[in-house]
Amino acid sequence: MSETPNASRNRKDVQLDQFRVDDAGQHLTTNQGLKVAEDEFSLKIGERGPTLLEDFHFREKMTHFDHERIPERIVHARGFAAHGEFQVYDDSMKAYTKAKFLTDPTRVTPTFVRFSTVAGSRGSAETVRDARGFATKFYTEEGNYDLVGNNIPVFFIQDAIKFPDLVHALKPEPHHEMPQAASAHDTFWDFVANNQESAHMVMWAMSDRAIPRSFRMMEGFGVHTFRLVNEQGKAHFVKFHWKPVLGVHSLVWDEAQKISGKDPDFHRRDLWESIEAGNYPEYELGVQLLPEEDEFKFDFDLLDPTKIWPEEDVPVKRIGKMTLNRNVDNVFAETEQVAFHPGHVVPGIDFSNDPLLQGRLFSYTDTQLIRLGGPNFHELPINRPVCPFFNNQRDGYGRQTINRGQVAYHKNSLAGNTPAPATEAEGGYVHYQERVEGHKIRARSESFKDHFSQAALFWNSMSVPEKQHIIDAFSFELGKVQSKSVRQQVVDMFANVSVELASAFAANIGAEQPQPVAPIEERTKVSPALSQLNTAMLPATRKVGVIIGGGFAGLEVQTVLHELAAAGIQAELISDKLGRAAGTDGVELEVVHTFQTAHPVLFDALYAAGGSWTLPKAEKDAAEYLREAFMHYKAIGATEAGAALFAAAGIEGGPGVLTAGAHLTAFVPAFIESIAKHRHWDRVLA
Ligand code: HDD
Repeated sequence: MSETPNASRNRKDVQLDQFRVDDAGQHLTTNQGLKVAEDEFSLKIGERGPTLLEDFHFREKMTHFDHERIPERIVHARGFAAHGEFQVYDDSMKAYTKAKFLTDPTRVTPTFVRFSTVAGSRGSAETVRDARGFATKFYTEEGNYDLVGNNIPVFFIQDAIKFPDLVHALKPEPHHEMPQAASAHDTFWDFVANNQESAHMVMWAMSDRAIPRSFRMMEGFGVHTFRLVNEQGKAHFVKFHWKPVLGVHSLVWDEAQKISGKDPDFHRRDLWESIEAGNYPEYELGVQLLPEEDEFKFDFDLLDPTKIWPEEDVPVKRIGKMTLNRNVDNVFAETEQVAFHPGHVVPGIDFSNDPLLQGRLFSYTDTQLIRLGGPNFHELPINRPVCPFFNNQRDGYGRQTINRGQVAYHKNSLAGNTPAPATEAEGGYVHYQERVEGHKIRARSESFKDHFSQAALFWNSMSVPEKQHIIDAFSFELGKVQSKSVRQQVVDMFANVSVELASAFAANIGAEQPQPVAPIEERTKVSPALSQLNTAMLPATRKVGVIIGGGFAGLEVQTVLHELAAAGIQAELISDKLGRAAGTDGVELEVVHTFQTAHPVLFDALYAAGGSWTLPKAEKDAAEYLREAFMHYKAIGATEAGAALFAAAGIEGGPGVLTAGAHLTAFVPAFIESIAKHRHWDRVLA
């Protein structure tokens, strides 16, 4: 199979063709290619006798099955991935980097992105409170570049040597292996209180950022300070961002918990279905750039991964866009076997001395060796670069490459001293020549020791509802902590961030009000970019549940559905039974959910189209749907007949609650706008 790219398919997609197999329509064979005559009965002595060791078909089938599982990732075990493409807008990044995929606007670089939760096991629910991984592999012509980030721009710890401690504290407690995929337990909060560098990330983890509405509506961050190096060898510090075109949106906590039961696959389903429907998720790649000369101009250390560069101080330059446009063919072969590594770089991108990054550069290869069973994981189809690769590495479990020739060493004369290192001009990777000098020492820089200023910046930048959600989250999490001492330690710790915050959750968890903290300089700085209220609000791809019964107003409902579809909104019909619902004017519509198979938490908004049901319970179910959506601040709309359900639900009106009356033409755009607003926080809940 040729690896030449063609117009509609990128180079990675074409490369994967070599490995794709369609079994349908074929004869069943063993792995040796032998056609099998029978696949239901093992080979026995007599119909009721013992099975024979000779049964190679049984042995092969069973042995393969027995070995199907591999160790799940120690963190980020639960993940879902998709293929995509990345392209820069122009060549303006040439001033900063020689990385071709960041400077050549004619290049379309294939990508593979895996989103994940951090704490939970492979089968855990997806809407838990957690950071989300956002790992991108760029298959560039110069080799693979991996941007292995999260949806939170800072990390819990400042030095990689603490990572095993953090993860041990976060994971289910070892004596009873509870709770699954949750930080709401004693060891996590004990870690937080005794490792106060975690303060800033904990603020993010307690915010709405940790319960995203969709992988399509999250930001991504490279977290560390990296270096970009241009053709002239000049370096800039850089922080990487992914900015979702649909904006940054979150669930509410009660809803997130219910979704964990109603649809534990909520996020992967959302991503899968969006791509299948052609609603390709898009993210702009952003960079914050700082000349090396500015390294010491800030009141934090650029090497400290618990710090952001506030966007208002260092603007994010949007340089290109990634579109996720293809689902995987096989989750194990692609999503599970993909191996990311922050050390997979290309010329023009280099590291900083961030001690968290430095440790990661060791850990990722090491983990793949145990997870993927040996040193040849780079040969797995999903991990292969699209450019050729040659070196003197040989052998090992599962080796696929058939290296020809006599020579597997450097230097040599028998092969003309090849494969030969490339010069910088030929594309050889040359490490940035940073001058470093110092004593060998186990210590942390004094410049890493302010743990609270940026945690306070985050708090101060939140809107009123976002602050309330953070208080609620602390109250929930610490309410699950058994140790009163740990609860109190956390209260006292977060008084350093905000006395208002700590006092509020202390009151909810039966703790003492915080100890007075040393006077902190008044912190008035805010960063509007941190608030999700300032994000893009679009109706496109939002999912609306349409509650409908027999005899609905045919033309009216048809008009509303048509307009919603024109705004890119996905409407799905819910009734007491599946099948065709017949309305007036000869309109018939397909019901795809019953009240039992769906749930209001699975929709962004509800539209009560009305009609009638035979079972009295149906009306109660419909009213409960509306009530639940109301409690989660969602847009709910009703055309004339459906409005009666509002009364049954006890909903009297309020922001984002719309009824059409006789004015359908005004109702539809207003309803679309209120769906785009995502949530109506100013609604007063009865
Ligand atoms: Fe990590 C996986 C992101 C710190 C060690 N990490 C992993 C994944 C993401 C991140 C997105 C999943 C990749 C995938 O989908 O396969 N990790 C981060 C970020 C960090 C971070 C943004 C801080 C800025 N990680 C970190 C440290 C260490 C690790 C400090 C260890 C020193 N991470 C790992 C790992 C994993 C991993 C154990 C588990 C599975 C894997 O690598 O492939 O090596």
